[in-house]
Amino acid sequence: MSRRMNIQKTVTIIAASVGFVYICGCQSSGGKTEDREAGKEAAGARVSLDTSGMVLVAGGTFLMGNDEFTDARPVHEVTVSSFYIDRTEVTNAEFARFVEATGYKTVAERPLNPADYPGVPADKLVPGSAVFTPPAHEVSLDNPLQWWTYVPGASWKQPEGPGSNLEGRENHPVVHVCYEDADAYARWAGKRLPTEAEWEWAAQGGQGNRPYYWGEELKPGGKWAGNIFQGAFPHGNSLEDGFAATAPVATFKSNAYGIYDMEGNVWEWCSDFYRPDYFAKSEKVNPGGPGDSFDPDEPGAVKRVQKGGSFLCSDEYCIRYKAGSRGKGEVTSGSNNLGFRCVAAVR
Ligand SMILES: [Ca+2]
Repeated sequence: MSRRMNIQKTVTIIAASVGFVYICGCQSSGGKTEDREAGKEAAGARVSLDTSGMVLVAGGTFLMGNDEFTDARPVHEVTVSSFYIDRTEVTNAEFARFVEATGYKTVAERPLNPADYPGVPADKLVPGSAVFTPPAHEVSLDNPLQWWTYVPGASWKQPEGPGSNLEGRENHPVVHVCYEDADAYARWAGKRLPTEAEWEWAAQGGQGNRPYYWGEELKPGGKWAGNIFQGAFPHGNSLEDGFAATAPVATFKSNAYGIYDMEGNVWEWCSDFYRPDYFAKSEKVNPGGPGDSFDPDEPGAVKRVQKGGSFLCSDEYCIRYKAGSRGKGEVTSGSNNLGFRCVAAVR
């Protein structure tokens, strides 16, 4: 972990009193110290691959990207090999089985290392995660701290912090998972995280590069086709799609491959490092991302790609739920609108 990132986290923690900012996959900062021992423990407890909840996606060549977004240009031709992909985002019930089998502790649950946060008072270094906490009134959209709160004790099993739990949410996507948490689960399951190209090819469902993974229109047939945000962001969620936060996976119609929630619900980690210029130089066959990450918005922060948007995306604030767009996230940061799904090799 770089000194530069530590400073950046420190500043953010002080700025937010207790926490960090995670902005809808469009930007993020801050996070926790890594606990490599916990990761190793989980990696050793591997189970055999079960593809029953997965779809076999035949390889192919497609147009990747979206010229509407500077970091998703140019639209370019990519070929990927066949792979299996989870039909749904990884659920709380699935993640609970992993934790039960391995004793894995997510980054949000681990103590913060004071060495990573020089100058931050010890009483501020409390494990937790970022929770969307909308204000009661209209706010300017230039300061995400108005709707993101670092909640001590928030984690995958207490999504809104102490007092909250997963009761009735077993089939919702797991949230508050940072990159190494998602990667540890994937390895335990005999799977891995998708490359961005695999994810996008699966999301297109063989239908080509359209404005939305679900089709040409925002509301096909006048109905919302995924769990995003309707109303005035962030205070006035009109709930037209029926959900203020996560929805049970597979609530909305699948794509043509039988894959659910590739647009909306929760952002999903991909294995590629994030660089805004990558699509201009991407390999053409099975691209796996650049060798390192760089985000001019937050130089020094290590970021990976996230895809698909979340229940907080809307045309008013963050349109990165649209097909071919890209999100990005600092690798040690989670939030209650960020999850993942896995892929596996075809044997
Ligand atoms: Ca999703």
